[in-house]
Amino acid sequence: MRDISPLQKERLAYKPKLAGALANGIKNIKLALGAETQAVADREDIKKLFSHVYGKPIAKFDTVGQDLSDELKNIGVILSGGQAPGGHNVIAGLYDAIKTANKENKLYGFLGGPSGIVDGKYMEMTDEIINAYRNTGGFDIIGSGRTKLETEDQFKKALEVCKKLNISAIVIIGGDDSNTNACLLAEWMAENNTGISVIGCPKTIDGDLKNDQIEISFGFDTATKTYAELIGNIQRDANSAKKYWHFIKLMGRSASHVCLEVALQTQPNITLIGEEVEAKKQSLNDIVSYMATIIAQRGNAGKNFGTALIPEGLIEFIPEMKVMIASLNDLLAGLEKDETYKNASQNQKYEIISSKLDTESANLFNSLPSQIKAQLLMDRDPHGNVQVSKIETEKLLIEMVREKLEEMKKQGSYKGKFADQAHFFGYEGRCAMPSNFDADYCYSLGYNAFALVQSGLTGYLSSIKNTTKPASEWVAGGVPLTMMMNMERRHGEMKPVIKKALVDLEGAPFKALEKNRDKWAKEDCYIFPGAIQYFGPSEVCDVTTITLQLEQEKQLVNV
Ligand code: FBP
Repeated sequence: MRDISPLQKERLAYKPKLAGALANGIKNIKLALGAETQAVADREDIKKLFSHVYGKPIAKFDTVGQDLSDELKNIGVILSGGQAPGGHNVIAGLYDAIKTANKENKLYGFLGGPSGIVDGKYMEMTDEIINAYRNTGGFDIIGSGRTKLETEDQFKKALEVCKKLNISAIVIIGGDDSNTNACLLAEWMAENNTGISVIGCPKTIDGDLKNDQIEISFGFDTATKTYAELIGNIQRDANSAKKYWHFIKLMGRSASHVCLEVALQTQPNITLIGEEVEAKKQSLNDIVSYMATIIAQRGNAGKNFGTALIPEGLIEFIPEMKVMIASLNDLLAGLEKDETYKNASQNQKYEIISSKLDTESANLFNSLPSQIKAQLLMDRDPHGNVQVSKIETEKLLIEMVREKLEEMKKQGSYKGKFADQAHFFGYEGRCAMPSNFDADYCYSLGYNAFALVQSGLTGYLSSIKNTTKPASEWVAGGVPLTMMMNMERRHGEMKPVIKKALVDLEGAPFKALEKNRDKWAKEDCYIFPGAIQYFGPSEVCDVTTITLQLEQEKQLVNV
């Protein structure tokens, strides 16, 4: 038996490309600092909470500027939150930079996510370990977790562990919540004069950690290509058998970036975008009517098949649901320690909840199937987010659309047949082998994180820009984490968090969907992207997402 596939063997040998100035090697990079920065919102609150790391300048690496320090450094690295393709390459890039700077430098991986640094669970990275994980998917090199780092006790324990290992910098690879952790830790380390810096790296398949400085979070490219391959296959199946409507929920948490990107890659018949639903104040009924109308039009034309993409966070954007979920969040935070509620049966829980909601939310809650009610009452994640991946919106919509079509049939406006298939694609894409883009981008992010450490910076997110161009033109630097923060309600309290980037309804990617979707609804314009390719022509193997191309170039590269 072989232990690895022939493709994995080839991928282990792949040499990721380094961004622009970084390709000169860690000893030949220089730092340039820009002007001071401000938080994206709630500036006074953020400034007060992060007085030691607030407002730092944007950093850029080039061939001119200040030399980086050549001091010996031990670094700790943490993988935090949901898996995203390319995480291993961030660690590989960091490791290679550290060892190129000085062979005596050490990299420690904290095990199982942020709890590893608190509990002192770690392992030292070696050539042998790193070489076995280069260009592979997953976070299994050290594991991940969702522990929220926020208490004095956790920070003190983390400091003790760092002192023991002589660690002078921590790199946290994570999404918006994990980088909020990174900022809190950076502030505490600075306030307590520990000399330990904290640097973040932008990870998440959701694509919602982006702004003027962070063009894309790693993993989004590979995950969306993986889902697009699967959906292309489903479309070909639908177009062959011509008998099923496929309702496909796609991961991505609140934001609909994944759904939008996959729609642009595959051209399905229906695409729902949560942000649009909210902006147009569409009710659940409006959404169901929209879907049923398209299904009926196609059915009446003899096409009883199609594909509908549904973002997993849709439910949070439906105005009446949003109000109800916000009340549920507060209620559940209060009921966490209530013994009567904790010991109640599921039906009793529904009654308790319903009695505490206002009339409108209570009516809505009571109208939902019990499965959805149970999913809505599940524990929030440690950061206070509803676990939208566990809410079966695709099944709820199938049932509601079916009822609507039956009504339409009675009224004579629908003559087709509706047979459904429900899918949820999420975990399938989070640990895929990273695309060339993610492999190169992640390696550069990790390498760059060490350059930020050597520059003496803390409270920064590793940033690589100009990413629709070849890697030699990518621009490496750092963005102060406080620049991306605002205050939000979590677990019933106002907390500082990195602002999530939602789909911009004025942005070029959404406009491209809006322009084409009526045609895609009626005609069969399906695209079958096929599997990610690693070897072959650059326009097949190296091109990044349509979203990024439209955002950066306002047009598609290679089209
Ligand atoms: P983060 O990158 O923000 O951690 O989330 C990624 C994600 O895949 C979301 O799309 C999804 O809602 C969530 O993780 C699922 O969480 P879990 O892995 O705990 O089931």
